[in-house]
Amino acid sequence: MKRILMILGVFLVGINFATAKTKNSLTIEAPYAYGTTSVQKNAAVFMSIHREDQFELDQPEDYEATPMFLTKAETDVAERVELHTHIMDGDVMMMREVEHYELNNDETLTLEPMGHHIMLFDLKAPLEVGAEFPMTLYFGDDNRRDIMVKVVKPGETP
Ligand SMILES: [Cu+2]
Repeated sequence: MKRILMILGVFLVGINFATAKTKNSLTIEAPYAYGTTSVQKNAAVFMSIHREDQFELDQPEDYEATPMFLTKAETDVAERVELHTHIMDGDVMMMREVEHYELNNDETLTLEPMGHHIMLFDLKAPLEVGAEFPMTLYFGDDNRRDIMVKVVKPGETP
């Protein structure tokens, strides 16, 4: 009898674990960058990232989403990639590097001109309107996403 209870206990723990397990929860929409000329060495990448945690079974009532962070971006088209934001310094808007962007459940992180953006330094070649290039986003060490960034006319959105 004791043995049966033990087995049942293990089984229940297993179910609880499966219920709380989240699946893919990020939707990355319309990554884009403005086309550049040969004299422009830098560019910025914009997109929106929506987080909505999905569950393999039902969402547990006591589910508390832990913060997620976009910590790094990589691409071969530039020598250096940084996460940037804009801040006001008096009347002047300035760019500043940030360590990460926080992504909370049921929220959308927007990267846009004059706001958060992924900065590309020292482009290896101009970004041609109509082209696409690959980029990898890191949401922590073991959660990476490969995306394609569309190059659009400056001022336009894809
Ligand atoms: Cu910047």
